[in-house]
Amino acid sequence: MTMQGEKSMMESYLRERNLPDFLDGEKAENWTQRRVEILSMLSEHVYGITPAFHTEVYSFTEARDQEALGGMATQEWVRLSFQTPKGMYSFPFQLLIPQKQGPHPAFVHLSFPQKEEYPIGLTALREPMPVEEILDAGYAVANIFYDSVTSDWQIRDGLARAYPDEKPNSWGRIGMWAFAASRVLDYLLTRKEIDSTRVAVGGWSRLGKAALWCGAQDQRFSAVFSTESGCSGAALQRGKTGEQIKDITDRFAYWFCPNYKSFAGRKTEMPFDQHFLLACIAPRPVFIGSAKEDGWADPFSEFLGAAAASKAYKLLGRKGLVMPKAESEAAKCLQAVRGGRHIEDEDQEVILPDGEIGYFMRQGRHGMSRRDWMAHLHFRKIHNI
Ligand code: GTR
Repeated sequence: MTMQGEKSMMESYLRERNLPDFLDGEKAENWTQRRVEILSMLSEHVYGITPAFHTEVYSFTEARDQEALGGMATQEWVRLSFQTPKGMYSFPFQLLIPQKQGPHPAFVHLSFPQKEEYPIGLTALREPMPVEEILDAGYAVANIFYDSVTSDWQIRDGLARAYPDEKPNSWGRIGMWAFAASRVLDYLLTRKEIDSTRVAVGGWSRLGKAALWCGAQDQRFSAVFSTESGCSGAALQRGKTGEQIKDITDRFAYWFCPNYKSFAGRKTEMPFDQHFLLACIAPRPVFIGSAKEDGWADPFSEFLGAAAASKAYKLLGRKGLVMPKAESEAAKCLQAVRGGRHIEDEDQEVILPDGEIGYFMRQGRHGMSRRDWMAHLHFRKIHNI
């Protein structure tokens, strides 16, 4: 098959999904306005409305270790406080800054809780982060443990209690975790050791959805990393296999606004699909990660989400997702993401890092691994972000 052939294969896969078009004949000069409309549609129907935030964020350093990790980094625990409709609210996060001379680019990382959820010994492996490699590569890391913002449960605690609305378009937990990442960015922008032009937001799974929603709304983030975000994340809903809107809203209705449930079993009636979300990040780089055996998330729908969002990047004079130049490589890659099973060689992965939309599919299952982090670092390095 020729390169043209690969291109038209991709187009035909996208056509099969029968997607709504976020561009609607737009010109580049109208994109700013269109993006606002898309964000308000996603707020109304999916994630809920993020409360306007114009108040001061106060910080207090609760602990500092200047010799962390054998003297490689400074570790701090910082508590941020701000005004909410129910008074002051605060949450802590962990900050690791390389010892080397800055300013350093950074990851604001939405992390799973540190608390025990599993028998002792398993918890620590839930979401391993190769923190030394990240620091060695020159990046600072701000870890927000999501349960310190609001727990992953329908009980309205933490930030959820501070904003007590229960309207059909009130925000859910994904919106709250995303909001917390923006508050951490407010703070990082005041730190001279951090390069304010190179702060990315990232997360895995439910937090991969939150990272996308955060980056889509907050243009101060220079890049977004979203790993295995699946349903209601990077994966297109139309034609998706694995988890559906009904599954996710039956179990995790509180992640979203109450309106979202009305699309359970009616996804083809949605006036949008998940490529609308990715398009709101344009022209900033976004890296979408999948795992070959993560059928619940559906790697092919995550890949097609990335492909479909490319239109926004092209409108703005960028490339979006870039397939390998060599015909055989492009064909192999398309086959691999379609069926997963074509990655026969243990070490072989699909990595498409060249465009502003990066895509990565590794071996293995749902989980955040060292490989995912190494791919993030690779993407940041080649884009100098
Ligand atoms: C699953 C959920 C997914 C994904 C995952 C996670 O059970 O259905 O959408 O977000 O949880 O966050 O671990």
